[in-house]
Amino acid sequence: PPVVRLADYRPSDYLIDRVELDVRLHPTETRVTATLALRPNPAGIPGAPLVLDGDDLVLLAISLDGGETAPGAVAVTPRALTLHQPPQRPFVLAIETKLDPTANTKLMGLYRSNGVYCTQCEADGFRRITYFLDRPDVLAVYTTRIEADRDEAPVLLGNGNPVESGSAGGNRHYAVWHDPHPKPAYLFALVGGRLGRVASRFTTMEGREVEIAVWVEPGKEGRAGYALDAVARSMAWDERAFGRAYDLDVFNVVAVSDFNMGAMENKGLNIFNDKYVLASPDTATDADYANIEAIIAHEYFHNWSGNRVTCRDWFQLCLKEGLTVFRDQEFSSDERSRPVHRIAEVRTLRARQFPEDAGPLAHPVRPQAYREINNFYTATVYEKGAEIVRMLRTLLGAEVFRRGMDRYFAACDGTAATVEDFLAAFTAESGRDLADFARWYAQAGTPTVAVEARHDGNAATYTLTFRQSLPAIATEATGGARPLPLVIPVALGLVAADGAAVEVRSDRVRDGVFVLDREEDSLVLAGLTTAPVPSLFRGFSAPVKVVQDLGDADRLVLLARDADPFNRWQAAQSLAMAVLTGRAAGRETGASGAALAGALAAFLEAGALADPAFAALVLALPSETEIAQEIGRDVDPDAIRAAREGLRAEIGTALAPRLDALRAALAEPAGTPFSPDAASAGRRALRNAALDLLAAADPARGAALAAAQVEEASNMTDRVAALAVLVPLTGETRERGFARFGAAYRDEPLVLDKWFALQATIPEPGTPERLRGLMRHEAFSLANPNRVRSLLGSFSLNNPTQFHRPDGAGYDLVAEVVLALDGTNPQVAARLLTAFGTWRMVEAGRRRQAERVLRSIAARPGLSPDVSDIAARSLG
Ligand code: B3K
Ligand code: ZN
Repeated sequence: PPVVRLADYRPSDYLIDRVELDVRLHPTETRVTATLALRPNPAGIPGAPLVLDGDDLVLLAISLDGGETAPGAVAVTPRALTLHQPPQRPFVLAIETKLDPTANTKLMGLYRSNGVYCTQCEADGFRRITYFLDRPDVLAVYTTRIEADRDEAPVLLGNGNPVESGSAGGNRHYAVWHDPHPKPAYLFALVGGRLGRVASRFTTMEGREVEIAVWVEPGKEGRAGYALDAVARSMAWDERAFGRAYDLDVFNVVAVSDFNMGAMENKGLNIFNDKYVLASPDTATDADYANIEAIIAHEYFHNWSGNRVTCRDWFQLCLKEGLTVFRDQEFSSDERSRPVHRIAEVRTLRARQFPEDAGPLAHPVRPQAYREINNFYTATVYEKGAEIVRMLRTLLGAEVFRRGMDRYFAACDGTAATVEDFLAAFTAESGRDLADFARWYAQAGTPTVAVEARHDGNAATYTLTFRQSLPAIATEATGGARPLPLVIPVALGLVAADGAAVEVRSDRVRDGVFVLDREEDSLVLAGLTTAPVPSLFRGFSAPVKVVQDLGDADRLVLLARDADPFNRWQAAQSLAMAVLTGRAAGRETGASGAALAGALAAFLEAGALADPAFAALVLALPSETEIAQEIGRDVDPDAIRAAREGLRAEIGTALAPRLDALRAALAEPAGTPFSPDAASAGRRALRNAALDLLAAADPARGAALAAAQVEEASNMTDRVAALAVLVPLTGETRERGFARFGAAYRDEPLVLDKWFALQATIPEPGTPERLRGLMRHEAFSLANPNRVRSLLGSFSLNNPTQFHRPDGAGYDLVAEVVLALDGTNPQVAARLLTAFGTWRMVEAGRRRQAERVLRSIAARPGLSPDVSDIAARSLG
């Protein structure tokens, strides 16, 4: 496919004001009649042909203004419908197409999931339903009539509000839905099927009575309550935090089992991967509950950031995604623990976005060119995009930021906007020129900030010199040119050796923030007769790597006493990282290992029970992926694993008595009802972190403790945590534990996904064979994206020693599945292939294997655009 460039954007030559859709559902021959009210766009080229997008469509009939079209006036292929000389005044085109939802394995457009008709239109799926101007800057008002067999699809849902429903003769019935808010086609949705429902009501701050419903497979209603409650909390929060009220009379959420990603924000009718809706104490973990809450919120918040204000073109994707991730992160921080959530956000960023930004798939938060837009729903667009919004708030202050958001919503409501429109609102509100700040959107790569400190006792000054550097990544906008300095907010504080806070005296630090906006800058802090310990980038105030020559002693002060919880956690991570990278490189750092264990012991003594969730994070060592990232080149995953396991055992041994005491103190009295709230989840997290370290210290005892917990746990969180502890403990106990778990949940696909995912992380040479066996398990299916992600996604992302095996067997396995999937579901295949994005970082032998496999994929004839794009860029 040709390259699409941001620089080539042109408004559409025609606009569509109203759409009437008549969809007659049938498993294999669904018929769609689209009646489109069109007119020439004053901003377009007069007299241009009208080219409607299509994908896999069969045209049955077409009429223009109610009559036949002239011979030769229309050209039709499955991919486009062209009207050569459209009227240069408003006109109506009626188009009838037919399609086969059952044969739709791509899960884009209209398809069936477990017999339920559903749709997915973002980014370009609507053109698989009817010929259309399938671009986000064409906004229309939709009325949808859905007709189906009453038995097959008693429930019929559409966008907007229900208008009427009734019998359509025989066993057929219909429902009509009208959405008064103009929207782009990618927000269209419909659902038809047998579904159970839980519902509640919400009164908006504007006095609108809204009916909220969550629809699930009949029989699973008991697992939908948490999601339903999360919708109501999201509605209340968006009113409080952003002054945004819901704008329809109904809000429907539907859970389906076959879904390419997490969920979709269709107007008034969010469609979800059931993994992010269904939860009960026996089937879902605390992490599942947290994800459900976050994703329900995310999709709901899109109602304003994405739907009411949408994107002019797909290059502006971060305008809705980065902003909406920021909003859902704020929501979770308010509903749960802000510091704990911040650490979780940063861990995700470092585990997913930093590697992406450091490899061949790196791209700016606002890309400048793409071949396949569905490959740009990335950690960079979402997570780094959210960090940019957060930096904007840090730079402007919460109040000005909120006023800027209000202005943005007011100015852009009902339009398809750009990043420039977004920034203009903040410029208008703050009077600040944000042109330099905007470079964050255009330049790829993670910046490094090196910091040097100098204390001058005579002058009583403490000078921090910051130097930023950006990897030179050629992009369309920057070409090969050297990247320009970014505007980097450095939130900072000072701590005395005894832990007391030290006043920061400089007029260049406002509200605790110093702004680094040139390549190098020095901040002189006055009134300091003794050298303080600097606490920099508090709360992770910018998505950068920090290089700082801080000694162990200083890090220990920060871990014990910093007022900023994020930096306390970061201090422990940095201490551990130094030991881990040293050992992975063969440098003995035994003393530092002991020092870290001692510091963690002191940390636990000082009161881990005050905030168990935080303590669990402090005890967790950096992941193998993060260590690899830190090393950066010629990475040997086996050496990293050995170093990490060694340090885990050392810490477990040193802390054993304390960890046992913690486990006892945190044990729940028998019969305590399960609650997914953050405090209860935190206690479980710390108790399971203790078990994990104890098992590292004494594998035999650990296996026994974990096996007992798998059997006896009263909730899925504890059961899965124990199963995870068994993963590296080769032997009979582990195998029995997995076998019993697998048998117990044989009819619970979402629970089996956890079981698949954990087995995929077994760090042993037999794992690829084991996974081939699991792919033949009766519950496994390549047609279901959740199953594929559980088994193969987990393997490629969370099992570095086996994915990056020196013999290439890990790469071969993933490649095999990518190719097997490419013909049926290219989006999921392409996503799986992105795991190869780190291949240049590994040592030469593995690199050769990865390159061999990537080249063999790229050379395959008939690849989808999705997979060929990832393969080509990975090699490029
Ligand atoms: N907007 C959707 C993602 C669509 C992905 C299309 N390939 C979900 C979300 O980010 O909320
Ligand atoms: Zn989103």
